Amino acid sequence: MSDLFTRTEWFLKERFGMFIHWGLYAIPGRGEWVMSDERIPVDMYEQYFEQFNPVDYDPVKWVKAAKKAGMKYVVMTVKHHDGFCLFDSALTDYKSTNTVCKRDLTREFVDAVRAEGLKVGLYYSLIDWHHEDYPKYGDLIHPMRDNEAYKDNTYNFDNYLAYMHGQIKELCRNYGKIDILWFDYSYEHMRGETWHAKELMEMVRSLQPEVIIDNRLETSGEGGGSLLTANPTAWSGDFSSPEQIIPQEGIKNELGVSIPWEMCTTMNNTWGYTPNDIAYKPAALLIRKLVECVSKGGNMILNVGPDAKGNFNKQSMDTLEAIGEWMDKNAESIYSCGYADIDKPEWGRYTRNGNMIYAHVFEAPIGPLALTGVPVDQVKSMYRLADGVEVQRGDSWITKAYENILFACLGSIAHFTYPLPDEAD
Ligand code: FHN
Repeated sequence: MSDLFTRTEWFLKERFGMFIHWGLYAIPGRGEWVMSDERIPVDMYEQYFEQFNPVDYDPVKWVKAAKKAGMKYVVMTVKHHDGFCLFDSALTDYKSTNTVCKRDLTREFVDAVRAEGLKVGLYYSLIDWHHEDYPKYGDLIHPMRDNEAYKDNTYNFDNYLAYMHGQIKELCRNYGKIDILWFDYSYEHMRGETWHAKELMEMVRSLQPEVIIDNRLETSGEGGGSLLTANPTAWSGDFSSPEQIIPQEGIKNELGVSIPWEMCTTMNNTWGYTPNDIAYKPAALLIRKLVECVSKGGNMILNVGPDAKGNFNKQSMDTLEAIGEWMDKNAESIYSCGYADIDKPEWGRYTRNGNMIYAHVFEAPIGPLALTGVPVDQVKSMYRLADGVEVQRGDSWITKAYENILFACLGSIAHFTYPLPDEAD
């Protein structure tokens, strides 16, 4: 059995992934929580099952867009909270192979990801608003946000657990090597052993010994799985999964050792396809967030919500292309990088890979004087000299002041090899 740090070695190198939230909720286009938010009873929501026909679905296109953006792994929702399965499960009829398209969408997805040389991630919702034995009212927060239609709902949760464990076993057995299993999410007393998490993890590890698993089963019952885990030492799984937040100082255990973590975020404000949500984050902001995650020893997974036909919309494609252009020039400062162990400069952030340190300059100088008060024409000369040249710390002509100016003018990245403190004579 591999240990945590062996299993996550590739994950810590690749740093950047794509999340895909796709399913029946793409038809109404009001987000993946539409069934709960609008209190849609199961039998009414099943209309989308009858309508679902993703005629444009081509996961090769999706994966190529991810690869071009510099993403190294792709995680797709194979079952979200609405219970619809994008894979051919023997345990339910509520699956893509029984829709008009008759396709095993997950099979095509994993084949496309592997064909492009990326890592395969499957997201599986612990919550299931469709299954008759999942609680939908009353004593649990969030099941369906107390939908009155289920006021007299009775359920046998053990039946649901057998279904859930059985489906996860199908995914582990029938879709080849899975690199990431992304469970989502625990809440109130629905965490840890309520899911029979230890038994589930043992089964998964026996079938997929190399797979890495997020912390949202909360096997140790730590709580806070979908936000920053309050107590990293109690965190469970192989990586912590802060959502839409970047930990102030990264996430370290009680020994001060950085633990694997991945910040998940959306391009607009919703995970599932929502055409009315046009507030897309600028690509430059998302790039800075990626740099920030890596500078703090973490990963970033960026979400796309395809439409009901299976297309990425234009805003998503434009964002991915802009990120890809930056990554084409600067991926070296992301992959295999992490904490620089140097104080954060006011003009940006450092990332580090061994003794190569990358300065990410977010704030160029303004006005006639550069950041450290030297007339800008002298800065220009430094800029010209340094443009494209490996800058060695300790070069006779470079001083600490100039170094800051240099990095303040070099676009978004500069390289220099930095004698490590114990190497400097
Ligand atoms: O409720 C889900 C939500 O729809 C989405 O899947 C996110 C992604 O991390 N997880 C849950 C909210 O924390």
